[in-house]
Order: sequence, then C-alpha cells, then structure tokens
Amino acid sequence: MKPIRLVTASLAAAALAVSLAAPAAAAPPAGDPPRGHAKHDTLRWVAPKGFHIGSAVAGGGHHESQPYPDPFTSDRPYRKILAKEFSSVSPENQMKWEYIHPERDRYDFAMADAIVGFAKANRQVVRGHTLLWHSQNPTWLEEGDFSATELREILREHIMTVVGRYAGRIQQWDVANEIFDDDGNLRTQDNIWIRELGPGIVADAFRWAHQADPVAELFLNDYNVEGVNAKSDAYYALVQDLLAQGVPVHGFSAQAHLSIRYGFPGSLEENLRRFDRLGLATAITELDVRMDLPESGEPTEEQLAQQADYYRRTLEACLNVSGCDSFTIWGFTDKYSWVPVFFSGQGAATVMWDDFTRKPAYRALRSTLAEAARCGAQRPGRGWAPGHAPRSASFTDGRR
Ligand code: 9MR
Repeated sequence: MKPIRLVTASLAAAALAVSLAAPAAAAPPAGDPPRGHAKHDTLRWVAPKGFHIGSAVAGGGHHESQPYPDPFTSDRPYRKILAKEFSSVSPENQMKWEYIHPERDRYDFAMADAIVGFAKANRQVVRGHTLLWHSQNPTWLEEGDFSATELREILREHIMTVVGRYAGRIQQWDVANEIFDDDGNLRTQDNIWIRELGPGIVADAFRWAHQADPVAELFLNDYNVEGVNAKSDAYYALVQDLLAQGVPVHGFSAQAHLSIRYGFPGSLEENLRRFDRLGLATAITELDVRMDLPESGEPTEEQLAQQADYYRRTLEACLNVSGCDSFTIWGFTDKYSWVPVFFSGQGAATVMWDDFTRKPAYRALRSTLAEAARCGAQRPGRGWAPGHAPRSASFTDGRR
C-alpha cells in the first residue's frame, strides 16, 4: 500500500475523518511490549504496523568517560523504557570493532549478546552497527603491520564471525559506515580498509555479510546525507554501481544528527525517494536534534518547539517513502546523550529529559506515528522476521 502522505500536524482534522473509516491503531510491529507497562501510551504501540521505531542502546564509547555506570546493564528504569517504547534497538557502540574484537584472536560478544537477548525478550528487531568504518577500530588493527592479503582476511573473518553469530537475529546491518567525506570523496586516507585495499573492498564487505546472513538487510549508512547534496550524490552513484555489479546492497540510511542551528534538510524526502526508486530500503538510523544551550543550561520553549518540529519532519519524510520502515533515534534521554560530550555548549538533543520525562519532541513523534497509523499507512513491509528472507533476498539486479 502506498503510504498516506503526511505533511503537517494540521492535517489532524483530515486524519480524524479518515480514522472513522479506518481500523483503530494497529498492534505494534514486533509484538506487544512486555507486561506491566502502559502500552497504549508508547511510540511502538501507536506506530503503523510494520514500521519499526528504534533507539540506540547506551553503552561503551563516550559513556565510559562519564560519572555513571554502564547504562544498559545498570539503569533499570532506562531498560524498562527502552523495552516499552521501542520495537527496534541499535547497539550504540557494543558491536563496533574495538568492543567486539578487542584483540586479533579474541572476540568479546558479552555486550552484543546481551542486547540481542534483550531484543528477543522484548520482541524487538536489532540494527547491527557496524562492520567497515574508519573509527573506533582497535589499536591492534590500526597500528598493526599487516600485508594487504592479511588485512583482507582479517576483515572477511570478522564479518563472517560477527554477522554469522547473529544470523537471523539482526534485521539490518550498517555494513559500511561513513565511507565518504562531506565533499563526496571516498575516505581513502582515514579508512584503513579503503586505504590499504582499495574501494573494491566495500563490495566485498557486502558480499561477505550476505554470505554470513542471507536474510539481513545490508545498508550503507552516513551522516550529512539527509538532503540531496554532494555526499548523498556520491552514495547514489556508488549504489547504482554496486547494484549493476550484483552486489547485495539492500539499503541506504541517513543518520540524521541534526541541529536547530542549521535549517532543516528540506530535501530529505526527495533524497530518500530517489534511493527507494532504485529498489532500496531506506532508514533513519541515528536521529537527534541538538541546540545551543542558553547560559541557564535550560532550553527555551521556542528551542524545544523547533526541535520537536525537526523530529516530526524527519519522521514524516520517512513515513512518506514506502520503503522507509525503520526509524531510530540516537538515544532517548539526555542523561546519556553523546552530544554534550562532543559539542561544547550544546545538548538537550533527545526526546526525554534526564529524568525520562517527555519533551515536546517525544509528543511530536508519538502524534505523527499515531496519525500515520490512523490514516492506514501500514508499511508494505519486506516481512522481516527472524528467519524470513527480506524482499532483497530474491534480488538479482537490485530491483524489486
Ligand atoms: O554515540 C557514540 C558515542 O558513544 C561514541 O563515543 C562515538 C565515537 O565515535 O560514536 C557515537 O556514535 C556514532 C555512530 O557510531 C556513528 N555515527 C555518529 C555517531 C555519533 O558520533
């Protein structure tokens, strides 16, 4: 079914009229939230059937330098909200090379296993993040003195091991992350794989991942590719080249680390749509909307309203593109956000305050999801469920 076009919340009246004829809000895509929660009041509950609403799972990375214990394993209220609000989870750091493959001959799956187990218990899907990246690689890899043949085998073995371990349990993998710079040039210097092995290694990474898990949807993922620009153009060209070669690439995703300091990327929907037309899935994978904090440290009402508007417009753009059925925010609470750690003087980027109370941005997401469900905007869905082949599994030339 073609999604109902969402333009602004002011369409609520029209949506209400439609809702009289349409069935009530559909059940959550990945099963009911766990018992004991007010499930009707959550994002996953109100979302259109087949549409996955996700969050990053806080742990590793910047959290290790903060004055709190590991959020995912230590913060029970946090875990409860993660379970009840979301139908998809993404390890924020726990599947990155430095955590999952800390020594050449040793993997550490403990944290990743815990997340995949949590997702199963709470009927959530998982987005795997990430396999080929220039950042958060272990020292043994970045500073090792490997020949090209050895490096290629290291990457192949890593992908086969990690993807293979979770085969059938990961809905989408960010296979290649941030491989272009903002001018649309391949990162031939800071990405160890591309530097040492040439651009063809990207195609090989997809081939190995597909071999290790033929049902996972395999993505190219990046930031600053929300709008039509030099960087997203580079992806558009690359992906057509990969598809022409028969490489199993199934999706293109925009991270969407936005700031109200800048204008909203108004061509987001148009951009997602051009990848959709190539037969690819699209997704929003890391949305947050940061702001410059006033001296008081408290955002103004205007800032919060603008932030809510950015969240809503990002969600609407995704809902308006039929193959965009995965929408993930990069953490749901300011308590654990990466933003103040990386951007001095900025923050308040997520949809909940430190104490988990909801901001206007949370309500914007929920009402937009509910409106889409009321309008009958069910996702055509590639029917992903553990063990089920994605629509792309049957692809030969990359077209649906
Ligand atoms: O949120 C992650 C943070 O904890 C890490 O310290 C940081 C290190 O690079 O990575 C953050 O996540 C990034 C993601 O993996 C890729 N896109 C950009 C995200 C924000 O930097």
